Order: sequence, then structure tokens, then C-alpha cells
Amino acid sequence: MRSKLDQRIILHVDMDSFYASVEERENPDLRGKAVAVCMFTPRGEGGGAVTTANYTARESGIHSGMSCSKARKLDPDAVFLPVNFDLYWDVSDRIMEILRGFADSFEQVSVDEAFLDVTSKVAGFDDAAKLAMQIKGEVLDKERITCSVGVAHNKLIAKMASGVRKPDGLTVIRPGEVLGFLNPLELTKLWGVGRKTEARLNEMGVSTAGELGGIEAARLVEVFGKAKGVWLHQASRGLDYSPVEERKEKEQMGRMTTFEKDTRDLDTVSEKLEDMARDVFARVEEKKLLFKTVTVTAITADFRAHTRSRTLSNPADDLETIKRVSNDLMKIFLDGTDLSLRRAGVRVSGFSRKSGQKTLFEF
Ligand code: TTP
Ligand code: MG
Repeated sequence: MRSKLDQRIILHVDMDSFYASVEERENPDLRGKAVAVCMFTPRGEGGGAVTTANYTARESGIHSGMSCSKARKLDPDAVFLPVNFDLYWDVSDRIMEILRGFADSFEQVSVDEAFLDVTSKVAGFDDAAKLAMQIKGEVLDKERITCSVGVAHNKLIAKMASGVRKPDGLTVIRPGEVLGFLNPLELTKLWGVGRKTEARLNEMGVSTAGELGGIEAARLVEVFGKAKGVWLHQASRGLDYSPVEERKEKEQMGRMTTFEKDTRDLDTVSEKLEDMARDVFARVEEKKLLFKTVTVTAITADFRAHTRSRTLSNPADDLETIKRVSNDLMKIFLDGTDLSLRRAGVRVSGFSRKSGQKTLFEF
């Protein structure tokens, strides 16, 4: 008999080449070019890895995790950009707010992906596909980023489905189609199966998800231990009963804003900082948190991101502190550069609870 947990409808939404897509939307000159976003190490030129590449750059074989120097050899004409984490998290926060509005329950998995349980919002899988199109449209309209969506009756299959067609894809896998989808897949395509597990399973004569499904659960538990053995047995059959649920609290709260024109006029900048400070303060106050650090982000006209932080001698919980410290920090930053600001941001971090009890993420 089918349980309620087998009758859910879950969407997995994953942004396409996320960091690169954000960079492209910020800088229209990048359209049509191969773009790779690099995280440079302090070791200097050539060090550092590609965090992601847009789909044009992927055509030359550039991918996440590759060294930037190798990527440069593959496509010397590609544009290589440094990471702007604050910018990505800001866009991510806005997208997550949009997605959350469509869901009965919501679970953000990383900077660019989330699960939405939409069971009560739709009449069935066809309806869920329509909802997914509506979500893709709204994210594109409001945030100018494309995403790919997987629709299925559990998180495991929804997650795997979202990767089937990318970019800008939509893949629906109905319960009756799950085994046909899974059986031919290579083991590493199964969510949670890495190279080590694959090697171990290969030794047991298993090389596809379908073959894994034919192995006794007891044998898998013997080789991999209880938790992993049971998971492998269930995953190979497309079973996953885990709920879609909100994760721990955030470790920082921030806001960013784009100036109408690039500027270094202190009044204009202060006015925007104050608006953002108010917004950030409202969220801190709502959660009844104290903060220890205030940070400003400045994205200058050359699209580079700079941050300046100050850690307070005592945790604070007031708007004045956010306003004063963010203004000070931005003034110091502007004094040291001739560049104008394109975007600016304010955030606070280092949270503790007013009662002295720990926040969730300190456990
Ligand atoms: P992903 O969703 O894995 O990748 P992506 O969004 O860039 O591309 P896709 O269209 O295939 O979904 O990761 C999201 C972001 O996380 C990515 O834009 C950059 C960052 N990231 C890293 O910094 N290092 C990594 O190794 C990977 C895989 C991602
Ligand atoms: Mg992605």
C-alpha cells in the first residue's frame, strides 16, 4: 500500500552555472562570451581553481574544480573573473525568497539549490510541471537567472531529475517512471555515491543503479555499515522518505543594493547604507540576536568586490551601531580608492542570543 510519503510532489530547483550567471547579469558585456569564475589562492598567479564556468566555457572542457591555469589553456579567450561571494549570496537570498513563496515546506540546500514540497499546491504531476514553469518564469523575470527543475515524488529523484536537462530545463519523473530512469544509471550518478563507493561496488560486480538494486540489503550493510548500506539499498530503488525541511539559521544577514549610477558621493552612499542597515536590523531584531561584526561590501565600477569589516568589543543589538560602523567603514574604503561604487552591501555576523543561550549553528 502506498503511504502518504509516497504521494508527495517535490521540486528540486538548481540555478544554472550560478556564479557565472550572476556575473553575466551584472555585466552585459559578458553576454555570449565564455566565462569562468576563479577562486584565487594567495599563492599568486596561476594558483586557484574554477568555481564554475558558463555553458559556453564548458564547450571547451572548462569545469568546476579545474585549475585556472589549465582552463586558460583550454580557452585563452575566455573571461576569467574573481569570486564575488557577497554578490552571489545576495542574489541567492532573493531567489530563495521567491522559491519559498511557492512551497508548503522549503529546504535550501546550497547557495543555488532548494527543495520545495508543493503537494498541497498542485493536483498532480502535470500541474506540478506548470507550477515549475511559473517558478522558472518568475526567477527569470525578477532576478534574470535561469534554473533547471526536477519534479518527482521524493527528494532523491527530484534532485537527480533537475540535472537531466540543463541549462533552463524541466524534467518530470512520475513514480511509475522511477525505475526505468534509475536502472541504467552509472553508480556515481546516484545522489550520494562517490568514487570510493563506486570502486567498492565495482569489486562486488555492480556497475549500475539497477544492479545495485539486485543486491541484498544485508550484504550492503555488511560491506558499508548500517546507515550507508540501507541508504544504498533504498536509493537504488528510488526510495527516499526524508522530509523537505528548513535548515539551521543563517550565519550572517545582509543586504545589497545597486546605485542608479556609479557614485562616490558620500550623501548618496550614506542614504543607501542607512536603508540597508534598517533592513538588516529588522531581521536581526525579529530573531532576537546580538551581532559582533559589521561588514560593508563595495562593488566598484570595475566589477571587483571589496569588503571591510569591524568586530565590536561587545556584542550589539541596535540600529545605530550598524549605521555608524557601516558608514565609517565605507568612508575609509572610499578614501583609499578613486573608483566609484556600482553596488554596496551591509551585513552583520557573529551572532549570539540575548539570553546567553547558544544559536543553533554554534552546536
Ligand atoms: P552547482 O549548482 O554545482 O553548479 P553551477 O550552478 O555553477 O552549474 P550547473 O548549471 O551545473 O548547476 O554549484 C553552484 C555554485 O557553487 C557554482 O556556481 C559555484 C559554486 N561551486 C564551487 O565554488 N565549487 C565547486 O566545485 C562547485 C561544483 C560549485
Ligand atoms: Mg547550479
